[in-house]
Amino acid sequence: MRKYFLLIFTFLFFNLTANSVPLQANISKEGEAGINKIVDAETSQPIAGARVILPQKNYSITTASDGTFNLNADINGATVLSVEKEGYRPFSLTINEKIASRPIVVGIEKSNPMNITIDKDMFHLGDNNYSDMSANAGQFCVKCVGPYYTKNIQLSKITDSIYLVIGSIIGVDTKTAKSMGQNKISFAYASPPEIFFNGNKIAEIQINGDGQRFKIPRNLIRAGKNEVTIKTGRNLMQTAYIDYDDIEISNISIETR
Ligand SMILES: [Ca+2]
Ligand SMILES: [Ca+2]
Repeated sequence: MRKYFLLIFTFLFFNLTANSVPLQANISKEGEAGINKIVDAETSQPIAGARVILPQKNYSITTASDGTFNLNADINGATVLSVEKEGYRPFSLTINEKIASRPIVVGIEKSNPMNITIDKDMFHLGDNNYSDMSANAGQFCVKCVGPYYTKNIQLSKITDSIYLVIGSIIGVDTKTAKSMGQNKISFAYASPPEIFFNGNKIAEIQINGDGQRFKIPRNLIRAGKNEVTIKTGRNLMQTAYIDYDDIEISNISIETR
């Protein structure tokens, strides 16, 4: 009897350990209908088989044949929700427990040869050293790549209206973000993250949010290879050492109009 009990216990323990990370992901079955929905932004038709991802929660689920899905992840504070589907532009938005408590309907757009996806993944910029009070602390779990993000992109068609679009940004602790209540830090704040195009600074990121667009001056754009760099800010109250502002960015693209 005792041996039997021990066996059950070992089995349970092993199962719990083995499942400890993806347990939440297993609660909703893949392709199971739910209360949230992904639709085509133009036609409002449901999109089956779209991938819905919470990168910071290590959670992902596929939409059912009617485009619906459930989010059975533990959401507490701001977190990024990304949607991927072949033939569509990667999409992301920042949600929180309040938004997730009601049905979410997301419209995604068909991909267009004029728009280039640079990265659909999420990147953590900074030094992995941050206060619990900073914007979105506790949501970070993707790998830190250091203070800079750099990528080469090919551009063939140059027009007057080319934009760098950042799908979602969280964790920015600038004075503006602080004044908007995006963090709980009392005194310190950081310089804004900066965007460079072919080595020239083109913009600063003052706040957290989705779908932020930055115009790229036409004179900086080359036919062929171009370089985009995003550099995070630094804590302006810390002078003893460099404390980079820890931020996370996802879904970076080029939009041409
Ligand atoms: Ca830091
Ligand atoms: Ca931060």
